[in-house]
Amino acid sequence: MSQRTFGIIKPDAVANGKAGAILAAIEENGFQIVGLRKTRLSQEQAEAFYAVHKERPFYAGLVKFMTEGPVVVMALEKENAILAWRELMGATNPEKAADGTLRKRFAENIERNAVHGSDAPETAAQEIPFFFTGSDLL
Ligand code: 3AN
Repeated sequence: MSQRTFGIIKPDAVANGKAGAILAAIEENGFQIVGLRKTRLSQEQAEAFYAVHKERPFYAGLVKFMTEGPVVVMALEKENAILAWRELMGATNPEKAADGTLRKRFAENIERNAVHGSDAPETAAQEIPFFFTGSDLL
């Protein structure tokens, strides 16, 4: 079944000039890019987006990192898009990410790890409208 997921090209990858390579990999892997925007997260947006991690020791650092520069937010569509996008991203820790995955290719470390992706249908259903209204999804 065709499904939508949400992704972010994080500040490290945008600053390193990897947004284009990541978008190319997304298209080469058969995703339709149905929403796309470059933006910079405010403190409030980053805190709200990562609220699920509020009690984790890395929360403050994660919010600081995600607000340090521009990001690219994306809504992606494909068969089983949520799983397919997480497979293309690779493991959270780039040292454990499989060859060819985006995190293996572009992540600096477990925090500065190049890309974000929804981890479940409920997450995608929250994260897509966080950044896109219906008329922005084409
Ligand atoms: P994923 O992004 O693979 O779904 P999550 O949801 O566990 O991983 O973590 C969200 C984000 O928090 C990660 N993308 C990463 O930037 C950061 N993060 C996760 N675990 C750590 C950690 N142990 N130390 C620092 N940052 C972390």
